[in-house]
Amino acid sequence: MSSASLENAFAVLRENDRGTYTVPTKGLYPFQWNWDSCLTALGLAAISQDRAWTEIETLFEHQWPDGMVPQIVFHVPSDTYFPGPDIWQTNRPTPTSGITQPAVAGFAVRRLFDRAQDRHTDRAMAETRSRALLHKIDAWHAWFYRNRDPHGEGLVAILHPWEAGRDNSVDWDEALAQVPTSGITPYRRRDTDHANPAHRPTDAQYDAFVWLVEHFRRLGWDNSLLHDASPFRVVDPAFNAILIRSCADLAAVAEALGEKTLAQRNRAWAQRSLDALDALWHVSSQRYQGFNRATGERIDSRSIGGLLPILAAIPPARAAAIAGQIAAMGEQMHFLVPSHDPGAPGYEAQRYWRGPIWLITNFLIENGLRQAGQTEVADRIVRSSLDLIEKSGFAEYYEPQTGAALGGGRFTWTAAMVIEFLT
Ligand code: 9YW
Repeated sequence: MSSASLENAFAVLRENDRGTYTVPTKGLYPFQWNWDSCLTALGLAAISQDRAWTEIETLFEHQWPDGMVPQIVFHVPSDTYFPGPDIWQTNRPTPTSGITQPAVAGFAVRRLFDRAQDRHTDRAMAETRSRALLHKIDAWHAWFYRNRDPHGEGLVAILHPWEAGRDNSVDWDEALAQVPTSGITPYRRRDTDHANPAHRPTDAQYDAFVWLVEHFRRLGWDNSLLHDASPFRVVDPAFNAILIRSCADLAAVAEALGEKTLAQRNRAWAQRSLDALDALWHVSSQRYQGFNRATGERIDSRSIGGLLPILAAIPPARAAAIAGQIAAMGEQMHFLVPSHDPGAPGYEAQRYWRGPIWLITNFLIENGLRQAGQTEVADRIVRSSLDLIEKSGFAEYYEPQTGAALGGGRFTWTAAMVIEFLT
């Protein structure tokens, strides 16, 4: 892979840089997104450590008083995205959406912190800036366990598919079918102005997305009420594994900085959730399966959500089985890792989170595989990711067989992941 790709990746980050935050891509996503920013910071660090810390700090400036870190911060007005602040009506000083996203901040901060260890100036900066972020991330983790696991089961629920960051995954089909859609205010989607509608969620899914937003809005965005009042409450193994990893990583940074109480609290959360996660292992499909907390039903779907727990410290036999599942998909498809198993019901090669490959999930899985000693499959994922870039540029997502570019172009976190793979 050439240094040209690295230079191109830097160029994408620069293009989408708005000074103190980065937009995912212009037009389609003109604001700051939560997990995009945290993962983008990893790529930014190769340009400037200072700018990388700022990316995460800007996001946390918009943390809610209850501890939630929102999915979107609407820094400046734009009419190219729906739903905007007028729909969310969260009443924040700078408008934000009212839901959250996968908790990658703890993971990202540890990665920035560890990288700075061998460089004197960066190291001092990393200590000061992670010390300030530590308490904010800890408050977010506490928010999750208080509001999204209010009955103390050890695992948190998402209340909206947008929270998972995998908007139209097959995983949500049944739970979303239980969300009413009548009575919603008429609206016009904007995503389909920028991307092919055949590669995006359906209108019926958007109706349910909007119903949930309007339902939560009627409840005044009071997070102590939303969980039990939501018809959509899903325990997703990937979302929980990301939180578990971030709790463990935050604990490691806290220990290095002498913040013992904070470290112990986060270690305890990680361990408790890891124990609870183990019950989601599904023997016949050799992956984790989530469940619908509103009905108690298991979600029988062969998606990437069941493989992403590799990111947490799961038992070695489970990690080996996950590596095997990924290798098997590599026999069927040219490129790895499809967001849904190509042989399973629901697979759609070009439709967003129902089959296409995303570089951020590739990166998270690769990181977990390496941690588990599964280097062969990890190396294949890196090769596949870089081949996709060479073939199709910095797309939002890719078709697993042909490698064709799909969705938005010049995409920030795709570029950031390439920097991670190459440096
Ligand atoms: C939306 C920005 C976001 C990502 C999500 C992805 C998509 C659409 O784009 O969401 O309207 O929020 O599914 O993971 O953060 O890149």
